[in-house]
Amino acid sequence: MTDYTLHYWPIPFRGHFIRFALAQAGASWDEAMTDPAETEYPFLAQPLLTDHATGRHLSQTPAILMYLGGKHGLIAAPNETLRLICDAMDVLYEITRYHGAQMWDRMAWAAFTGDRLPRWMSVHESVAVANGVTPDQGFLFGVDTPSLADLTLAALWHTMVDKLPGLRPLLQHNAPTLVALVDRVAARAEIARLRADWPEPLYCGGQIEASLRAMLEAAA
Ligand SMILES: N[C@@H](CCC(=O)N[C@@H](CS)C(=O)NCC(=O)O)C(=O)O
Repeated sequence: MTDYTLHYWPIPFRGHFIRFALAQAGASWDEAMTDPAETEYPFLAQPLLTDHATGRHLSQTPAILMYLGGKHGLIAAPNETLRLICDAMDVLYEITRYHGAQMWDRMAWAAFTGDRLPRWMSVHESVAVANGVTPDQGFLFGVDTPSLADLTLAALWHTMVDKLPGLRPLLQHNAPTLVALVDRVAARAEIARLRADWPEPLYCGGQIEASLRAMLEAAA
């Protein structure tokens, strides 16, 4: 039996945050898709993690990450780490125009990529630089192996520019140290192995992904 089951859609997006943490922890897991209406555990939306050591479930990405981080010794600075996870969830919310409530149009995309998205990039650039990361080396908070904070930034920014490569120049321009950090984390053996299982250019899926790609193609 595996250590965990990750219940999520077959897409990177929120799933990669949890997958990166599981991979770094050296844990084994399988994946399933679960209808909340058919589960005893009360929750509204995947991801859901089942820990087979305890038989317990947990939903909400930040809670799952802090649980895995605590259990597997992946947390270097708890409050700052949780803060970065919350930032990342905000970025996902914004790039999907509020869980796909609206599709992107050119004006909204220009405003987002001209202001809000580069500001997020700059904020995380500043966090990385202030906490010991350089373009050539280092992880946040001076640790030797990536902690949950580094994994979170990689799951956010590396996954975004890997699956939506039209955004890489914006990240490179606004956050040169951050992009080097997330590329470094993504290249580590545990994470690279996991990423090799996800070769498709798939990001968040659904109509919102089609809308995102239409904006990037128009800008190319
Ligand atoms: N706040 C939740 C959001 C979960 C969420 O929105 N999941 C999406 C997929 S990424 C979903 O399954 N949405 C369907 C729904 O909300 O019914 C978390 O961070 O885990």
